[in-house]
Amino acid sequence: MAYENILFEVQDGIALLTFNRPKALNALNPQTLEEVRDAVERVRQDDALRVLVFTGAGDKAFVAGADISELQKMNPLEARLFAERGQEIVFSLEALPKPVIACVNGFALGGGCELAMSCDFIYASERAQFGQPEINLGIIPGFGGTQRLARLIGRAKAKEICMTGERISAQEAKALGLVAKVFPAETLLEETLKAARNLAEKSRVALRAIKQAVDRGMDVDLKTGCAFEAEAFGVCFAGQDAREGTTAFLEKRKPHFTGT
Ligand code: CO8
Repeated sequence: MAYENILFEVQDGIALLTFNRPKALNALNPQTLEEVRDAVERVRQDDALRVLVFTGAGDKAFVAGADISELQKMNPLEARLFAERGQEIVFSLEALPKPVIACVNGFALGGGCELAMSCDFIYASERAQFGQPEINLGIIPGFGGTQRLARLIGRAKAKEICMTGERISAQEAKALGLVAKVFPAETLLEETLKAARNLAEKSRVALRAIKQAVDRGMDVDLKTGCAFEAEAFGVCFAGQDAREGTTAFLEKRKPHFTGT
């Protein structure tokens, strides 16, 4: 499909998806969600694409949330369908067997914060701000925010953020464990792409195993989670990459992983 609201670029096995409605601070309308769904499916199907990176166009916003002018017109059924569509997308990012990085260059609010939280990790600019301001619109997060924020930073702080609607800075988000690294605005994209290229050289099998073990483990008790890990550890040894990685170490050379 042709994209109007996102840019989709590919380089060195990295897919870079840029939300591109800077005049509306990259707010998510139904058309944008459809385009994101299509692009994620492209990344899923294309073996040559190893890592997906999300960012926002312009210097102000990653994504300032769902498009409020669309929300304002919705009846309960439409709102529910919109929330379900958004949730399908964020679940599809977690199910994608490849790393997904949120490169948060500005406001990540409402649905924008929720989308970033469903990525594997977040790199943020010093100017980034996070929040779930839906309460100020008389609504609540609808793309999984109440659930993922509580799992990521704990229920009390998650409730405070959702109940007050207050924004937090990139540094505070890092202190809370929401953000992995903070960079100056000028170098954020370059640093994120550098990290993505680094991941693209690692074993696909092992990256997928880490993603699945961590994500599946979040919803179960420790013992069950460790059983997932043991299973995933075993799966790594079914392919060539484990032999290549261990042999390369012993031969004091750089490994060359083929993902087989
Ligand atoms: N939707 C639509 N337009 C937006 C949005 C948005 N979320 N955010 C900003 N814009 C537009 C503004 O209307 C403005 O347009 P215009 O120039 O035509 O007037 C333009 O972007 C620039 O915005 P501001 O002038 O407001 O810029 P400021 O720098 O003064 O403020 C803020 C930036 C603080 C980000 C401010 O724009 C703001 O508060 N935006 C709204 C943030 C928000 O409330 N987000 C949550 C939305 S709800 C949501 O995400 C729910 C997700 C789940 C939905 C479930 C389905 C039902």
